[in-house]
Amino acid sequence: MVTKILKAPDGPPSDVERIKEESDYLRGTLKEVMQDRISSGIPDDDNRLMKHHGSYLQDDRDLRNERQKQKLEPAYQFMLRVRMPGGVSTPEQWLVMDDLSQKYGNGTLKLTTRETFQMHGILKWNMKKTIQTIHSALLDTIAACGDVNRNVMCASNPYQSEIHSEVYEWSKKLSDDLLPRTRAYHEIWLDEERVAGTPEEEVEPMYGPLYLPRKFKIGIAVPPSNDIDVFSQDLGFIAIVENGKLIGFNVAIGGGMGMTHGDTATYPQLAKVIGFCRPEQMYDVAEKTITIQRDYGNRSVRKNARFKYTVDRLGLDTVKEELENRLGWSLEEAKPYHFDHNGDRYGWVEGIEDKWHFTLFVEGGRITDYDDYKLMTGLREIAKVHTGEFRLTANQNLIIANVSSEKKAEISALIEQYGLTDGKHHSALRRSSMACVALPTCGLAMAEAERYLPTLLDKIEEIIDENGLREQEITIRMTGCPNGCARHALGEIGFIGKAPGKYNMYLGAAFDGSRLSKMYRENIGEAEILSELRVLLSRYAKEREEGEHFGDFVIRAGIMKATTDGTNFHN
Ligand code: SRM
Ligand code: SF4
Repeated sequence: MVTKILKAPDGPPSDVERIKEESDYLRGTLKEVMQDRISSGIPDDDNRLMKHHGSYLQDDRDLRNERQKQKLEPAYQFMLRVRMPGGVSTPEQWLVMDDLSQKYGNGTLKLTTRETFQMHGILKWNMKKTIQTIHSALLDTIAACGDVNRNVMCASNPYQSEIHSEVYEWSKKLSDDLLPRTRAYHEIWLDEERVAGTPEEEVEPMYGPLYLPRKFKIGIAVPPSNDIDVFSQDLGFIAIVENGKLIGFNVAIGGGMGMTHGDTATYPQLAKVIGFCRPEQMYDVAEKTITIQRDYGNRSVRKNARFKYTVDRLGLDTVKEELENRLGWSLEEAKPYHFDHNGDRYGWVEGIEDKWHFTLFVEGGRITDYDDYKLMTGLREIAKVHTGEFRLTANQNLIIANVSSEKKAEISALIEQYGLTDGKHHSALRRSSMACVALPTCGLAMAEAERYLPTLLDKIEEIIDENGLREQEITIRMTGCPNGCARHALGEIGFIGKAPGKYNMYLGAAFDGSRLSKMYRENIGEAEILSELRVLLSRYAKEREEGEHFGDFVIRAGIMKATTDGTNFHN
């Protein structure tokens, strides 16, 4: 066998590579600039480093023009993302996050598509206190963003409780063990004194001083639920359960959702299964995969720097061979598995050992008190008496998990008192919806998503009702730009923001997350979206076959060509 010589792409390193290189392992001048009271912002270079500490400098885009007119600096504020593997939060941690969002944030919490909390609107002067309080609640924000391995997701499905707790432990172990080793976070935010003299090569044995070329994401799914969209991950693990026991994981590599409008060299891609490993081999697989991306990822062009492009450039077989060389052993042949849905299952279910789980529908993942719906207060009251845990799902919902039989009546009474909903009075379409944050906080948003999708859904639900499709699950996802934070390309109906009020519309993804969508209409507004959906949904109601999902129907009916690989997403 001739071993290929692998190379990273040529080209000058991007500016972010320089910033990381000069940062002294993610320190930069963050400690000093966070103390500076003259501006409420921070310089660009430090903001790049800030991401590795779980935060972004943002400004309130609703106020941008007005402040510009008044010659004021933008309304700077920070977004903070918590690292919370598997999305598991204790009731005590919930109360801390709630309290922090009232004191220092904008009074809301965002449950993200990667199972964690985001807070928005934190002023520079309150950042350190906020991070310290999060730390005292035994959580952190390390590596929640940045060119490193991110929050590791795992299935939050409450049906298979014993397997859930096992995969949760693995996701936690991966997340903890793959953390950057630099003490920068502890020095900047937690006032740890710097210890001089650690030899350079020991600071970051796996990442090295330049960290990764781009973010890296890992998720663990437990079939038949693909709630975490395992094929959208850079590295996905699919739990294989035999006779009720977890025997290991199929390994899938090279997924990702982001792309740039009009640039066909960028595309969403699905991870491909390359073999099977035992649970105790999982860390080794993750570490060696990450080092391949570290060594061969594109450090010149950031929009082509994700692992999916490295895999497509080098070839799946070559990457697998390289992985096995680095492991010193071979993956076993992949085991059979079957997914039948993504999304969450709502309401009460009984788990093992007399424990109950309630999945709550949280529209757009936003925890807040609305005029007629005291969601945040209700959850606060539940957290005060709950003795189990909360699980944030990959679909921006929430599971009040591990409720004992004795506590169930009390929790149910609170659920009822505050009208907390399992979403069953909504259409199945709305229950299967996701929207990214977008405006007003996301600096990259080209159009609304979270703030607009609910009103669009009100109108689509009329069409759904006209066609008798109220209980038909159809995944629908909207993002404010093509970065795909709500995994738009895996929605059976997807919208990507193009300009204010304008979206590209995508159709044809598979309900179980195994096929990407394709563009159906470009740059359309609400009226056109509704008239297109009126025709499509009425045809679906009349012409679908027994059990056929909408994403499959549009392909069988010849309305859409199937996307068979990310590389033909644009054709
Ligand atoms: Fe994301 C950037 C929000 C999940 C792909 N994402 C951003 C930023 C930080 C904007 C920025 O760079 O300035 C957004 C902050 C908005 C705000 O105001 O809060 C943002 N992403 C989110 C969240 C909060 C969306 C949500 O509504 O839940 C999700 C937080 C996840 C978490 O807890 O870690 C979120 N982002 C995702 C996902 C979904 C996933 O990972 O399962 C994706 C697609 C999967 C992938 O990574 O390929 C995703 N976000 C991106 C990208 C495109 C990356 C690429 O490969 O091109 C960007 C832009 C970038 O990195 O340059 C981005
Ligand atoms: Fe912002 Fe775009 Fe992500 Fe939405 S998809 S949160 S608009 S980066």
